[in-house]
Amino acid sequence: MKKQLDLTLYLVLDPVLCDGINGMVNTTKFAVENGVTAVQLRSEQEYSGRNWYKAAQALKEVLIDTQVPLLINDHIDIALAVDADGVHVGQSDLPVEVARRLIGEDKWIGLSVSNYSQLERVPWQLVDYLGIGPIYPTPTKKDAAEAIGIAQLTELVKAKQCPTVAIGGIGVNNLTEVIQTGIEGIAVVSAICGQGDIAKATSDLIRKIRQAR
Ligand code: TZP
Ligand code: MG
Repeated sequence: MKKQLDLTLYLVLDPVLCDGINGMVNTTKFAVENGVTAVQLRSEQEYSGRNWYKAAQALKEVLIDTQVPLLINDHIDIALAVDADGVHVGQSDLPVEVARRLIGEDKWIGLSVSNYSQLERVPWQLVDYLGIGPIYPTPTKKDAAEAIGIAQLTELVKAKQCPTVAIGGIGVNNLTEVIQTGIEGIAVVSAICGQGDIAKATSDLIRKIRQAR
């Protein structure tokens, strides 16, 4: 059965910030218990194909009896290998048309956009959601585009034609204005990964999102 895609609080896992596969597994358990609604495996650093596969398998296992989908960043082969729920591609990855052909109709596809001209070229009939960002400056993604801020996010949210999640430098102290643009949810890496108390970090984010809506 296809898992639903709820973008409310989307956890993007980083193997280094989480301290390896076991760390990502534990982070995911506590985060999901406390309200994370979608999980993506992403690596900022070089990560071997075998590590991608092992990590994806372990995460698929943790999420198997939950409603929470697992998406894989960039690597369609890994998503297919572990029967993940979807993939997330960026502007420099395989085009959405190709990703869709490879992964089929039953999987979720997300696409990153950072500006209006990228938004105008989104193949809306082929993507399930957009990731817009970075909203704020962030040290987490080394090659991130310039932060767009709330005014530009508001413009992009008005023009979008599918569910959308905001990413980049988002945490408890600034998520209210992001959610109040009317966007479906937020995606975070460092607001959860590497936090001393994953359960509290997650439940604080969820509480703030509910208050902002
Ligand atoms: N894409 C745009 S910004 C970013 C990604 C993957 C990193 C977000 O990380 P953080 O720690 O939530 O700022
Ligand atoms: Mg990518």
